[in-house]
Amino acid sequence: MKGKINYSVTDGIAILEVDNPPVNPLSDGVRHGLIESMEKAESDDSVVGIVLTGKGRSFIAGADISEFGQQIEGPSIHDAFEKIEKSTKPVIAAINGSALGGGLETALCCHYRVSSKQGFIGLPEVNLGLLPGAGGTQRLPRLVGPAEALKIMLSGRHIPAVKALDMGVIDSLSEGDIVEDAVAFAKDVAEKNETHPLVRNLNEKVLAARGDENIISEARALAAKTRKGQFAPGKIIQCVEEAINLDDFDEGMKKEAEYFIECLLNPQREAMIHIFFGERAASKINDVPKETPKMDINKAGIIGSGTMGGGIAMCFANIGIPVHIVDQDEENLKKGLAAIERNYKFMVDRGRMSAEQMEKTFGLISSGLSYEEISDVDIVIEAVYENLDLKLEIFKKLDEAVKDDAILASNTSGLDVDALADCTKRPGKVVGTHFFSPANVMRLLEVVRGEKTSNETLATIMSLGKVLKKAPVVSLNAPGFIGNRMLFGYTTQANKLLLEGALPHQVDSALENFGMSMGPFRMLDLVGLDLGWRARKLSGTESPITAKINDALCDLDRYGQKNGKGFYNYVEGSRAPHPAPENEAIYEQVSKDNGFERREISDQEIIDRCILALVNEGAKILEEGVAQRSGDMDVVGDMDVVYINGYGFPIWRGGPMQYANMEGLDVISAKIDEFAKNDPEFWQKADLIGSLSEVKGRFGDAPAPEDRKPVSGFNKSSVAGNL
Ligand code: 3H9
Repeated sequence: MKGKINYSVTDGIAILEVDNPPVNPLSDGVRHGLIESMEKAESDDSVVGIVLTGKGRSFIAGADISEFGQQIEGPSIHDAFEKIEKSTKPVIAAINGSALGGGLETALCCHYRVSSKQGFIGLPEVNLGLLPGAGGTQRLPRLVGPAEALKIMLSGRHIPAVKALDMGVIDSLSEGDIVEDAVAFAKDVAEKNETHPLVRNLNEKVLAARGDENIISEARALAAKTRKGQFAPGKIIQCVEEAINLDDFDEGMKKEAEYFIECLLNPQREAMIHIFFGERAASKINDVPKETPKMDINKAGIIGSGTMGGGIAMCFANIGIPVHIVDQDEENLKKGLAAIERNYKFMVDRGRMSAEQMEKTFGLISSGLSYEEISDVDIVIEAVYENLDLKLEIFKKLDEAVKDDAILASNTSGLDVDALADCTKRPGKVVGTHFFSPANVMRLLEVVRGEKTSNETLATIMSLGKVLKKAPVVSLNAPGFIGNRMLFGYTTQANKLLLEGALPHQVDSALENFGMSMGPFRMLDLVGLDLGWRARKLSGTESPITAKINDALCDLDRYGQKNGKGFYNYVEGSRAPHPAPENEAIYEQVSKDNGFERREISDQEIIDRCILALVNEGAKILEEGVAQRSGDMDVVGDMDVVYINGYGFPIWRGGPMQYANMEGLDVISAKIDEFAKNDPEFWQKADLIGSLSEVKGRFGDAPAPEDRKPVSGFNKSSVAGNL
């Protein structure tokens, strides 16, 4: 049985401490313990009040997520909550840390809530494909009003205690020892009050919302905008509608339970929980011991003030770490800083930060033209354009200029990190930190482990990644790392489909309907078609067939969004793509010149070919051990975490590998075999797909590779191929 409740009595107040490290979820032992301890406190005449708190950094982090989808025995969360709500003695939640999901729902069953300043609350179930199913959808609207409750539940955001006090979710803020303060609070209310309030009885706010259709329509609009394709948000909204319209609280609870089961049984729940655990598993490195010492990162340096450099600098400033940007060109630097300032002003205008916060945060970013100015930083991240010779020159200079124990990191998206390490006297301190654009927004951080990268450097970067609020994933130093290597197959297929008869907007809309946040041709237009075209011209190599249309468009000055025309046309000042019928003659010509006969292509074929290209390459990455994990539990999360946080793959499908698992690897294998009949060179099926499909296995069943295959094939520039 997991978890327990520590029971003690102080001054006539029973203290129930949830002890289920590290974050106190409501596992079976906790539920049992809660029931037993409530009964004990209730039957002890010397006890006049009850304080419920958590041991360590969390109050209660919700239901035990690992139990979803399993057979659960023993008492349910509802049984435990009933004991709390029906207590004749006042129960005070002493929120010492995170009160999330079922944790906040526990607190909402208590008569009163006191929180420490570090405490925070939230109902993040939506991020797991679920709804708050232990009364949250019925009680929170009664406390803060349905409109506010919907915003909290649909965003899943964490709300700090001070704000929760303003909203009326908590009754009092503790400045000192939370348990001592809660005991004093309990004694006070036990003495003064004969009855104690229950949230279930507060009907004023839900009644006031009856007939106000805006509340629900605004919530639907919010869900459509921020949670496209997801199942749970609609169910959360339905629950709140019931809370507003049903007279009987318990009827609302029944509806909540019904809709919760629907979410639980929906495949999106499994997919999203896979990502929850996948992200946590990805942040641990198999052969780097937990106790590996980490360096303190108190100051950072960035080389290059372009979009990436500026975005990375913002990541540090946002969490209070001073950062100094160095650029060799004063004009560039001015432009870069102006762009950062614009970004912050935009956030202030949108109410995402106050003017004072902006002043403080922007004030942490300094800049200059000389490497001497960053001699004292703990980490430097180089973020110049993708050219190995330039990066080598920078790393040599940095090695001289920056203190000996500082980490030197490169934001390369695909260059050889070992080559960078080897040109320094500190190869153990060299690592790749591949951020995704816009770096201050995108969560993915691909951490590239060079052959000589030390454990200390890796452990430091993984922990820094978490502090920077990123989802770090480790890749071996191999061409394309994880994300761009998989992307290559995906864009290859998109381009082949174009040559075979599909049009860009058809490919994009098929994949966007599948759930991708942006189709490949919109993405190529955004990145700029000219990048790859110029790189190919510079290298003097023959373009691959799949880049021929791209080249033909660039020859006609169609570079993408940057000059208003690419695969699509754009109206000045707007990023909305409009089909470009004038391009169709070009597609037809290039298809003909390269021996393709154009044909009708179905949306399903587009989805299968593009997504299975990701899956097949992902399987090869697994086989080679480029992604560091396979085989532990059912987690093949690394590729999935990469694709969801960096490439706009829909979280509710759990990433490409989970998608394949859920479709069935035998189905995937058969489709690849079929595609291979027409294009055997591209569709070389990963051995793993073949072997797992024969035993009806899933990717998580794959054994970890014993030998990691040697790394080869890096280019001097990582912008090439199909881009
Ligand atoms: C729910 O409550 C449903 C109810 O409404 C209805 C029920 C009927 N369960 O994130 P960390 C593990 S749904 C099990 O690295 P941090 C996590 O896997 C739940 N395990 O720490 C990790 O394990 P490991 C709604 C959990 O300090 C370890 O704890 N609640 C749970 O960076 C440390 O986690 C949520 O969605 C859990 N609930 O962040 C909250 N939570 O060490 C989910 C964590 O083996 N949790 N673990 O890798 C969080 O958001 C963060 O963990 C938290 C701490 C902010 C609490």
